[in-house]
Amino acid sequence: MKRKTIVALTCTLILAMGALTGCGSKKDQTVANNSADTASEDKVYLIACDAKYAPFSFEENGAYKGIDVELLDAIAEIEGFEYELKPMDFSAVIPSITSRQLDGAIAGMSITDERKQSLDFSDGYFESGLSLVVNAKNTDINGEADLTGKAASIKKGTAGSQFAEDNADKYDLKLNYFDDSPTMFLDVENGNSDFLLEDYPVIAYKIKVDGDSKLRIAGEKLTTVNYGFAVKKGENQELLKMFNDGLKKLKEDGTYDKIVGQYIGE
Ligand code: ASN
Repeated sequence: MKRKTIVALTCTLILAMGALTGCGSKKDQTVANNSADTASEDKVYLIACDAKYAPFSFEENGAYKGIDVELLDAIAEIEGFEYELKPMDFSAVIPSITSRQLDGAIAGMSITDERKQSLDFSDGYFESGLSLVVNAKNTDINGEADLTGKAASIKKGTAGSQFAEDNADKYDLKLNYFDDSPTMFLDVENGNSDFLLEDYPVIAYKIKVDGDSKLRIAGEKLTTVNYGFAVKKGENQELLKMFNDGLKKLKEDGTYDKIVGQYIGE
């Protein structure tokens, strides 16, 4: 009897420890499987998108939509893999991939040499690049040369914030950081910051859908760069391959143009 009790207690303890460490949850299974080079049948990939990044990923009536969200869904369908979408602030995306809390991300993420040190990217799926954006009432900023002494509204962890940080000394910039694009936009709309840096397709979409947008794109694009789907360097290579294969098929069968065309174009 005594022995049985000990066995039962040990079992309970193991179960309790399992519960505490989250054993058996979908998330941990995914993380535990992460180093495997082949996808197991029941694998559910955890994939981030930017929570507030129209027209690439945004919530509408309780559901996520946008170019990134719909491309990922169509690729998963055609390649036959399961995933769970994790919308989050962009600043959390790369650290969550490198610490293996995520398997990958489709987050309007520019492919940069710096990011390539810790991430592997898919083929580029959308041409983007940074635009300089000011309040529509502002007439004195029309390009990079007009930025001296100005206050920048920037989003944490982005190519835009990197650009501002790299040029902060050169132009004597004041940097105001925000967690997402809508709050970064507001800071310039309200007249607190003089300018912001955002990717051209994102700011062009905002200005198009907000009939009353208080923002103006100042001058030509500052950079030209492609967006890529990202995984941790050297890991989840089967997922990267499925993304590339699926993307190619969607371009061939017209689905890619259909998805993008809903948001960008005439
Ligand atoms: N486009 C940004 C970057 O590549 C990411 C984002 O804001 N979602 O840094």
